[in-house]
Amino acid sequence: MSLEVPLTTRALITGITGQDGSYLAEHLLERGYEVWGLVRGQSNPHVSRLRKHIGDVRLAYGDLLDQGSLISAVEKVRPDEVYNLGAISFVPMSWQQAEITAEVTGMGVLRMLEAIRVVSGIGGSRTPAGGQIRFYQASSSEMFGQVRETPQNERTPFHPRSPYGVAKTYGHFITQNYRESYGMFAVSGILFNHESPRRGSEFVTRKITLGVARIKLGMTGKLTLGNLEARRDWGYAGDFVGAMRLMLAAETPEDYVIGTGQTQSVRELVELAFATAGLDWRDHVVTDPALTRPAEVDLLCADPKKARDQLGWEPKVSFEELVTMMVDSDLALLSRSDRPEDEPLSFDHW
Ligand code: NDP
Ligand code: GDR
Repeated sequence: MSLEVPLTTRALITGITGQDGSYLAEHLLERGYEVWGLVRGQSNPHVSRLRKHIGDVRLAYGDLLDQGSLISAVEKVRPDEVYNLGAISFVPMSWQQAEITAEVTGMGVLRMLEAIRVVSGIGGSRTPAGGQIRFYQASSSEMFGQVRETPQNERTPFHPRSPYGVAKTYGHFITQNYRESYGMFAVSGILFNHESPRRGSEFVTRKITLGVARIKLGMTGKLTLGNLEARRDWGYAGDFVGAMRLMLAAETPEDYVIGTGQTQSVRELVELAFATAGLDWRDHVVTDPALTRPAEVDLLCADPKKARDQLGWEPKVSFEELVTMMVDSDLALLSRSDRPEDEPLSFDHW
């Protein structure tokens, strides 16, 4: 009989109730990880939704605004890997609530790194540098903001255009700084937009696919949008979470750009989503200047060459497949007679 103890990798995910958290949890569980999620608040309604879909996740309570709670969570879980996905992630919200965005999306990264540093005993005179816990930070293409070169890679300078982008840029650099200061295995994935049927209904892809489904089912006749000319590199969230794991499994801690390398305008997205349901978008879409942003990011397009060459990561789902998947899913969701009570809201104003 072998006396070997099976080694299970233990992951702690902040933002587990969000889009990426749920896909990452599934991805890691499929690979034999023990998965813990950090959840906040009393009776957080997102937690029961998560439980319905992913039963095997264990929960630790904590908030990115509360340093002590993060230290307790890391002490309790003793993770091998921490994925910091928690954030206020809706860009327009970051103008309305700039300070709390800086606290959660920016300072929250520092608090999580500090929790790992303190629990690991890193930085004291008697402890070796580095520690064992590997840390992933969810950085964003919003850090590129107003870009002067396209496509964007790991060396493209940052010029964030929203309080969200600025907060993410702080999170990016503090992660790099902890790597350099303490020898921690702390890395950032600079992820471009990634979507899915689980995407929040405030983001443009899901707003459009829900709008298409409502129009197709005769629930409304129009969809109100903002800037149709902005271009994004849209991929599938289920593909992108795999890159997060690969970054933490790499030999050396490095940052990577993750995207598809294709770019489409909101207008092209709208056209395709409506056509998928046999509709002509021009009969239904109206624009409202109130939905444009104080400062826009006009064009994003990833150069994911480093991730392809060094991690062997490539996206599998095309833009067309993604849009079809989301439209089909929303048509099915809104057609159900037992539709969930928390049916996604329509975001016509912010
Ligand atoms: P979501 O908005 O779907 O999820 C955000 C998560 O953050 C939720 O689980 C939310 O939990 C949690 N959260 C919010 N405030 C706090 C807090 N104070 N303490 C702890 N947790 C908190 O985001 P996505 O899943 O789309 O994105 C995941 C991460 O990746 C985010 O950091 C986002 O900024 C970043 N990112 C996303 C991209 C994308 O295209 N999706 C692209 C690039 C980066 P709760 O249920 O408690 O509200
Ligand atoms: P983004 O995503 O800001 O890129 O951030 P979002 O889907 O909100 O906007 C994409 C583009 O669409 C334009 N747009 C609209 N956007 C919304 N939400 N609603 C509208 O009605 C509308 N009309 C036009 C926007 O102006 C914008 O140009 C997402 C988030 O997930 C971030 O957390 C993440 O870091 C980045 O992607 C990469």
